[in-house]
Amino acid sequence: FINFNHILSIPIVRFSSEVEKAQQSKYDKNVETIFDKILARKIPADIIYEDEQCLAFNDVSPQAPVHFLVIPKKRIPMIEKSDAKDKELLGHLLLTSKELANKRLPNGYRVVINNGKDGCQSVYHLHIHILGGRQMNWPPG
Ligand code: TR5
Repeated sequence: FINFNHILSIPIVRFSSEVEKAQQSKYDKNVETIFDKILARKIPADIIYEDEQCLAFNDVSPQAPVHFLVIPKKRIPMIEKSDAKDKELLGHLLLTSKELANKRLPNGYRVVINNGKDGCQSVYHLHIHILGGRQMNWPPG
């Protein structure tokens, strides 16, 4: 058995696997996403907040010391598929992200929405990433 962990942990390879995941994923309205399963409590997640409109939980593969996701309970696959009817919900998601971030990240944080293949989206249920606890870089990759 050959252990390749030392090779797999170099940043360029980890980055590529995230991109690969995004390139292989696509929206299918008939397929339940992993986040639908978390919402239905069919699979566990490290939930940090819930209200009638949204759920927040820690990312299973954190890219910063603090990395959590805020998702709507409504099934919106991606920001591109939202419309004017979602105006209040989208505002609620952002304000909730801010409230949760302010509690944990007094020195600042990054708020991200990946959209579609080029945006590196891999899960087709809208989610806001909140990342912090370290100096973030710009531009992102
Ligand atoms: O690339 P996008 O923007 O679509 O982000 C999807 C995010 O979902 C990634 O940061 C993943 O690490 C995260 N993710 C994927 C799974 C998962 C999760 N976060 C929490 N819990 C998870 N479970 C249980 N399963 C996943 N497959």
